[in-house]
Amino acid sequence: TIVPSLPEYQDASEVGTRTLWVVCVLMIIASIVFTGLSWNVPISKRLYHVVTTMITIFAAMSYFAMASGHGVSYHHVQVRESHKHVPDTTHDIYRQVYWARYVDWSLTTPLLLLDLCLLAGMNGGNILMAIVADIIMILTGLFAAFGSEGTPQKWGWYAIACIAYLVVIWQLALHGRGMAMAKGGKVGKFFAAIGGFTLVIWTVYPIIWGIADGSRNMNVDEEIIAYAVLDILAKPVFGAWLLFTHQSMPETNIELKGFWSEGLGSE
Ligand code: RET
Repeated sequence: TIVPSLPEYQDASEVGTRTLWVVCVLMIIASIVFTGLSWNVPISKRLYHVVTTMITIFAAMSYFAMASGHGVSYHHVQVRESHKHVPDTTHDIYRQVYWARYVDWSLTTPLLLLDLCLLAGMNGGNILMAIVADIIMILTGLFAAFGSEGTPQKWGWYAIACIAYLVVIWQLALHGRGMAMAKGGKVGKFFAAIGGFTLVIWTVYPIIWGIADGSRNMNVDEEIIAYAVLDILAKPVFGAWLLFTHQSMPETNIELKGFWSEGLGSE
């Protein structure tokens, strides 16, 4: 016989919700600051500003959704527990999964990569491969988050996402770094620093995912706080570092002939 027990709901508390609101406000402030930084910059030198501001605007919208109770669903897992002297029990867990994160990440991580690829001076082919691998990583991460546990679904998708992540690292660490070094000392050093920072921060995401969404060894509030810290480092801190350095390092300028002029090709 199997005796079902009461379902368990794993929800964010007041602490989680408040954290989401705080990050939402920080992302709005970052968007305003980045817009301000671009004010006196000629349009032809605003590409990093435009890309970086879009990143924090998307994040602000995603955090607004999550803080106000949107962009979240319940993932159901049934856990069977066997006992020695009493009948087996099944235990239903309903855990909140904020799918709005994946919408955010599917838009912002390609833009973050674009910033880095432009800084390195990578070619279109390598940029495209890095971005497509990144989108695969985020979408398969979303499938993993809602995958069922009795089948290879969940950890299969997770494994595919990790392979896609390795492709991203491959493109950036090999091609990106090589191209940046070829641009000369200053840009090479800056790319190594901001790229290394990115690599460390990004690698913590799948680790948090494994502990929180994967094995549920972290409650929903702790998960919110962990991603909040990572998101602040990966977006506003990364963006400020990039834009301020760009301001004082003309070697980071990128040439996109005709792209910003009144019409393409009208130099
Ligand atoms: C998932 C789970 C599946 C395996 C891997 C992941 C990687 C996620 C990353 C996210 C980066 C997010 C950033 C957000 C910006 O604020 C999807 C967690 C590899 C690298 C930088």
